[in-house]
Amino acid sequence: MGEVKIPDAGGNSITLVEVDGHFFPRIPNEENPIDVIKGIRDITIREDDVFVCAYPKCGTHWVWEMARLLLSEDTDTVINKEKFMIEFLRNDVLEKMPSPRILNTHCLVEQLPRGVFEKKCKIIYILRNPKDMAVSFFHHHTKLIPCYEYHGKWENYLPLLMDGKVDYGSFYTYLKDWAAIGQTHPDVPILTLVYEDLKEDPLAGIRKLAKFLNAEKSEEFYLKVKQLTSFNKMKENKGKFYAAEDGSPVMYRKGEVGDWKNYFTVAQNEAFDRLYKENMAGCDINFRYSSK
Ligand code: PPS
Repeated sequence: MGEVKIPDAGGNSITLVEVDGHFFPRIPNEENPIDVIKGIRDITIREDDVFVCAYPKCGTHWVWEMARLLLSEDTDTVINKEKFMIEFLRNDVLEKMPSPRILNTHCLVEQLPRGVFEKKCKIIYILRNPKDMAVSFFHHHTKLIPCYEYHGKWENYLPLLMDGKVDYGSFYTYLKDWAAIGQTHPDVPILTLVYEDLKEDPLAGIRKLAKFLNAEKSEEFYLKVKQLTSFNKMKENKGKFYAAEDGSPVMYRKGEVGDWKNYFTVAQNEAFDRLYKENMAGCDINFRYSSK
């Protein structure tokens, strides 16, 4: 338990934090990150807490901002969603937040606070095709140097990711765990949104989200939400929160469907498809790998 360095085949390592056999990101300057992570299950939950959940790089910032705008109607404030990530929040900070709290996490279902299931909080779950997620996560790991200290190459990174040796672990485990939530927690209200669908028709996603949150608004307001949560607007407003050493905004990179084609070789793509099929046997998720 504690800080670990995970080596790739090229001799570079990703620095992470390991807690009870699970990997989490290492946050520099955080005093007791392990205590915070160990406390997640016991966070005091309110009935009106809303959870935005996704494997990393699947659209958490985007959907969190949509939910925030719909629930608060505050179109002026620019807020960093990392301040609402339960992995990094102490209970005393959480307790001071006004309701409804819109929290977010990349944790597995069984790592969520117990209160989420007791209070039947609303969960918004986001899916994104895992090839675009992989490319996005590669940039995340190589750009957030103070956090991960990673300087690896794509060809050495991809096997590490497919082996689950990254923060939040195997994406196969994550996808299967969340796909089963209807059986493991049938009475928890959950809305699944798909990154590729949101790209194709953001307004349809915003309307669905508003209905789920009991926060229905005028078409004019939905258009405002669409505009404020467009990739360019969010990059302009929030890019400053996580800038890489070269100044590029890590959380707002390209925001496209199909960028994986610029990274995967034919052999990498074949290996990815084969491993995906093996690992996801019995769990059908129809991902879209290109924009329509
Ligand atoms: S994190 O760090 O895990 O919380 O990242 P997450 O927010 O889940 O995912 C980051 C990717 O989402 C893209 N993004 C967007 N796409 C479309 N529209 C908007 N508004 C938007 N905001 C963020 C972001 O660019 C990352 O994807 P890539 O492919 O790297 O561009």
